[in-house]
Order: sequence, then structure tokens, then C-alpha cells
Amino acid sequence: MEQLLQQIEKYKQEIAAVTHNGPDSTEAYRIKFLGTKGIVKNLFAEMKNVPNEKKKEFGQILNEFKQLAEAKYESLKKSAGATEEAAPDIDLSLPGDELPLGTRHPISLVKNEIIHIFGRLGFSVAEGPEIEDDWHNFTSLNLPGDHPARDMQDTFYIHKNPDWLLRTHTSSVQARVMEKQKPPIRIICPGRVYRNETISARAHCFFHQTEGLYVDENVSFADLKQTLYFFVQEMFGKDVKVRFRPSYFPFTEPSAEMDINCRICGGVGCNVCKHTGWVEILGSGMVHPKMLENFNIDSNKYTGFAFGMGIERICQLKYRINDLRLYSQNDIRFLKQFISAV
Ligand code: 2NL
Repeated sequence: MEQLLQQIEKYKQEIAAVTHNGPDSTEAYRIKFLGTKGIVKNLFAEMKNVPNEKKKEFGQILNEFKQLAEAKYESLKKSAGATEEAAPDIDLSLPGDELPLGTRHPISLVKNEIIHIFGRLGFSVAEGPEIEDDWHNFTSLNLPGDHPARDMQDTFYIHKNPDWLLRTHTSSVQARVMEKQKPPIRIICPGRVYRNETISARAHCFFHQTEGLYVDENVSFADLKQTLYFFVQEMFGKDVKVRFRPSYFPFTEPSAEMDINCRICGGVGCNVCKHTGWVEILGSGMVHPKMLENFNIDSNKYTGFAFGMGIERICQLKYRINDLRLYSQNDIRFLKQFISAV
């Protein structure tokens, strides 16, 4: 009996020292301890040699030992599973899957370029909400109630509250800046605007604009011309020719539109320049004094110029995109052409 107990203690130490070493060694362990001719079976066979009065005590010890041997076997099997999970059947030395990288949208490319060019002239970027109220989109900008730009046909109004609308231009952002900030003000306002138009190659219910505003002491029409001339030279190249034509905008006086010589046909005549050799790219003017006063800016002390341009139009001239619908159709064949543009 004493000998048997010593033997069991040795087996216990042996079991404790066994570690997981692959499926073969787990099976060897099972055969050695739990097999039909294994240690546990043999120890139970020794029961017949144990004196009757010790049988109960020995039986308990044997049962505990059997449980210990079985528990070890279960834990060896478990660690086998864990090892398999940790080492999935893949070859880590193979090259990875290629991730298809997106491209920047041409509108974003041109917008970023505009921001960069005006940034070098000290203009910062201002942004505002796309859902506006009547005051910021129209009234404060000198657009009287009967002005055609306020026409129901052009403006998307919000049903629940007709004082709210989708901004029709980004001038509303400038209005918000003038409300809060005193001159000097030198900002550009790029963003999406909405008009109730039938969608075609030449019109869309939303498009993008960049407007600009410079208000300070002694800002002149000469500053306006030179700023915009610098802009188109940077955008289209030093050889660009410009032309200013008198025009009308409700927020500026005097007002002018700026044309550049057609980048598509070089002046020979095409349908982008309507065979004139000139393409209109922006509207501009000196900020109407009445508007400065709307924002409590002293129009005797301060003057300013402002301008607005459609980003789609600049894009059309730069990348020869002649259908506005392409910008919002998300056709991958169109978008991936801009993969190398930054
Ligand atoms: C165009 C013409 C223009 C402005 C926008 C403006 C804004 C403020 C004050 C004065 Cl807050 N003017 N904006 C001025 C002249 C022309 O846009 O053809 N846009 C696409």
C-alpha cells in the first residue's frame, strides 16, 4: 500500500510536468495513463491486493488520481485547438491584396486649387450652413422681395418654414462673416448651392461656387482686377488673356464680368465659347455701400470688392468636362480619370 501511494505521487508529478507538444504526444499521454493497459487501469487492478480496511481510503485516492489524469488530457486537447486557431492556414509571406484607392473628385481638386491660390493672397476660407434663412441668403444682400433670384422657380424653400431655404449662392456665408467680424475681411467661401432647375447637360439642381470678399480701407477696383487677373494666371497659365465687361449684380456697384480667352479651342471658335473665343468665368464688383451699412460697416471708411464663380465652369475649362451630370453620377470610368491629379 505505502509503495502504491508513493508510486501515485510520482505519477502526479509526471502528469504535472506534461506540456502540450502536438497531437502525437497528447495521444501518447492518453495511451500511457488512460488506455486499456494504461496506468489508471493497472492501479485499479491493484485494488485486489489492498487490505479490506484500506480499500475505501485507497479507492478515494485512485478516483482523485483518475480525475486528475483525465482533466490533464482534456486540457491538452484544448491547447491543441487554441494552437490551431492561433496559427491559421495562411502563407504570411505572400503579397497582400491590393486595395483599390479612390480618387479626388474633380470638383474637390479645383476647389482645393482655388483655396490654395487665394490663400497665397491672404484669403482665408469661411464656411456656413447649406440650409439658410431669408435674411442671410437674400434680404441682407440687397436682394429685394421682387428680385428674380428670389423667384419660387429658382429657390428650394423648406415646406415647414418658408423662411428657410437651400442657399442659392455662398454669399450667405459672407453675410454671416460680416455680421460677426469687423474689417479687414479677406475670405473666400467655397461650397455647394442649390437651384430649382431641370437637370440637363448645362444645368443641375445643385452645383458649387466660390465667392470672395475683401473689405478694408482703400480697397479699389484696381485691386479687384489685379486679384482676379492673378487668380486666372495661376489657374490657367501666364498666357491667359482676360476681358472685363460691365455687368449688373444686386450686391455690387459697379459690377463686372470677367472673360478669359477660350482654353478649349484657343480662340478659333468652339461650342464652349460659342464661337466667340471668350468664356465668361466669373462675376464681380465693388460691394454696394448699402450692403456694408446692413452689417454696420461704415461705408465712408471702408470699401470692398466681391466676386463669385462656378467651380463646375472652371473644371470644364481645365478638364474639358462638358456635361454637368457627370459630376454627380459617380461613374467610375469618369472618376478614375483623375487618379493622377492632386
Ligand atoms: C457670379 C456672380 C457674384 C458677388 C457674387 C457678393 C457677396 C457679398 C457682397 C457682394 Cl457678401 N458681392 N458676391 C458679387 C458679384 C458677383 O457672383 O456669376 N457667380 C457665379
